[in-house]
Amino acid sequence: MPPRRPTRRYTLTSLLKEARRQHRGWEPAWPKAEPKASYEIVIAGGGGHGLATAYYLAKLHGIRNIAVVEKGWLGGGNAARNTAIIRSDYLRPESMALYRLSHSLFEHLSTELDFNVMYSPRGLVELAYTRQHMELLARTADANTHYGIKSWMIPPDEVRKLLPLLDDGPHKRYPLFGALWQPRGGIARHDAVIWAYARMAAQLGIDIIENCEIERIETIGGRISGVRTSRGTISAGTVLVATAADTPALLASLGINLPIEPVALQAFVSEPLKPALDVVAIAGEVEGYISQSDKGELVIGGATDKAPGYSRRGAFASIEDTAASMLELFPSLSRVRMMRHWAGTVDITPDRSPIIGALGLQGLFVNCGWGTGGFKAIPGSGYGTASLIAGGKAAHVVAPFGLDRFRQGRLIDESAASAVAH
Ligand code: FAD
Ligand code: PYC
Repeated sequence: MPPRRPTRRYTLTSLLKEARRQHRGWEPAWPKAEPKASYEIVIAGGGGHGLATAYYLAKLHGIRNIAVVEKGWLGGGNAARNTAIIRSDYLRPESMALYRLSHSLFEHLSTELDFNVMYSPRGLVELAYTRQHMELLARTADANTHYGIKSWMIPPDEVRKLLPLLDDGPHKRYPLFGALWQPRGGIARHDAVIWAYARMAAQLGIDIIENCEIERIETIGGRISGVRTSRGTISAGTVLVATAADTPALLASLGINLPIEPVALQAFVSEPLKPALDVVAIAGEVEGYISQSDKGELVIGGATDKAPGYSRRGAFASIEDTAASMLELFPSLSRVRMMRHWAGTVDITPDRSPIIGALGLQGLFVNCGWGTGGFKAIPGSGYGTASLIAGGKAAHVVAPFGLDRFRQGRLIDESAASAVAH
């Protein structure tokens, strides 16, 4: 373990000094590394899953000769385009094990990475507006209890106490039946998670190379030999491809086809308001969800776009639908102004579970297919994927998510638990 930097103490004088230097002379959180000719492991993609895997490889398995190669800037993919919801109320045993681990790592992530990731387990409700959804959530709550995940069903009266702004009742188009409540569900600051993993990984000796696109994965005699990048060739015996919706294109030249569909998922935030909403609320069937950031902005999202594609613009119809759903549930928000809107390209698999594992060619691994729900999984997935690559014991957490499950018909269907309709 490298020595930890002492925690900085701020005084009025030191803050005034900071203000006077006008953003000059900041110490970079991680150095901008130049590509070397060779590494033991190259990780393609500087999103959450690539960076977390790099960090745990170094921290837990002592492998430090690693480059994380990112075509743009860290967090430019979905890492910092998401709405940062963290929960572990999934339905299948394989997923519950993975998301439970990830959630428990989030509980101590700020200490582990010596960086405030603003983890806020403020509680999360998943609202049910039909008997069928009520039944499905009740099954999820039962399964969660069985697997040691704290979630349970609550009646409409309790939901009203948690969400005073919610307009519900028999007069509504969507009368509320109840909700699943996860008291430790919540949010974190997405880009802080990225910066924290990057900074710690760099302190452990890992090279973080930005603005360097991997154009091709090279092989010699049926095994991985390195990558060709926009800044030259790098040799490596092991390559992890963690490039989200760009993964199928990178692997296609090796004859590997991944069942992944790229789709735009959009979100928007309002002007800052005084505290009005202190839990995260998801209404999956009505296709909308909402939370309030620490700055006071309402963070709102809904279903994915209807047509697949790589456009990060997103279709207007989806934003209109999401806004209409939110106003149906929270009519008092009708005059709140929206400030920003964006989209990310999410990588959807047929069973809405990720693809993690070795890929047949010696030295080649993949971690992708997180679709609309991979932010919450970053610590657990990184921990498990690092173990898989290093031949460690924790590999069992990610082992069920191999590509072969589609050939074997062993799907891990999480379409009902994925919160966002697609
Ligand atoms: P990314 O963060 O996208 O990282 C992949 C990286 O690979 C990118 O930085 C990209 O630039 C890089 N790359 C691609 N091709 C190459 C190449 N050839 N060479 C080098 N680098 C390359 N999840 C949740 O859990 N909770 C939520 O509330 C939530 N909300 C969301 C809301 C929106 C609007 C969106 C878009 C997503 C949301 N998600 C949420 C999903 C979550 O953001 C993703 O599942 C997660 O960030 C995926 O992480 P990743 O590391 O696989 O991908
Ligand atoms: O994975 O919980 C989730 C989520 C909510 C909205 C988008 N993703």
